[in-house]
Amino acid sequence: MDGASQTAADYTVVQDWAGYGADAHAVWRTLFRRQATVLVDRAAPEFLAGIAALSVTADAIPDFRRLNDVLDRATGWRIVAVPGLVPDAIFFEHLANRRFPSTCFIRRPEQLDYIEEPDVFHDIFGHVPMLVNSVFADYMQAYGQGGLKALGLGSLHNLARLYWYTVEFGLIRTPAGLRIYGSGIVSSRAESIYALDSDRPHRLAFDLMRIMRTNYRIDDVQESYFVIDSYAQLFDATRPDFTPYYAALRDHADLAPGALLASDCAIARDRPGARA
Ligand code: HBI
Ligand code: FE
Repeated sequence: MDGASQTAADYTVVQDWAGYGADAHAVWRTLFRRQATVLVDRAAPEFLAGIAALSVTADAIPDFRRLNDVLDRATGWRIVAVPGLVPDAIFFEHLANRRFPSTCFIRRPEQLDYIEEPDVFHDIFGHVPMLVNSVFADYMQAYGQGGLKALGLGSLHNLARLYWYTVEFGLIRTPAGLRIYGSGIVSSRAESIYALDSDRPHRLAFDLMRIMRTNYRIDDVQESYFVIDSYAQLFDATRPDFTPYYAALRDHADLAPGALLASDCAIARDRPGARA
């Protein structure tokens, strides 16, 4: 696609669903099938419900227009197609208006396990199912509004960590044990297993200020995951004005991704029925 001539001021493009070849749909199918197997007893029930409600299947890369029919009716969110990573201000402006920017391209077959940039599998399979949940949908909008504000306050590095440790790599406690809702995890086979089954990473109770001090890794599985009890807990945490929080954070040193503090509350893996 000729991006330059088709990119609007808000960076949106047209998905061109008919332009995907059989090879592109085959990559989607492979990724979808692998994750369906791994996630059946690992993903949050709300994520699995979102996949079902949207009728996202292994068959083909979804047509955003069809997803939007369901999504708009469910929570008033819409997917807009973008060519890749968009500038922070543009990204937040979309989220603040309940538009989720999704890339269109799909990774190559040799990139099944790792890709640096978000692709359509990460964005659609990973992110969009949670937007069917009304509380999570409100949290994402609040994050967009907070992002615009953080930009103006020079504190985006703090707020970006909240997105990373919740939207991208969040875990939730359920009666059946820990479950995954973070898109960076659900779109990765290796991390879907590691995040719940490995003894290596820390699993810590959600703590807003703690998260906003913590650096993260973009090149490997996470050294720490933060666990929420409910999506309401997440949304409620974003209600206050963060201006005084950002001011307070300037007096605290950043924490390494694998740091452990005396004040941290470790959460047991607690997976009844987990395979040996
Ligand atoms: N653009 N398409 C896209 N997707 C993202 O996840 C994204 C982005 N631009 C900026 C951005 N994320 C981040 O810098 C913020 O979440 C902090
Ligand atoms: Fe993402």
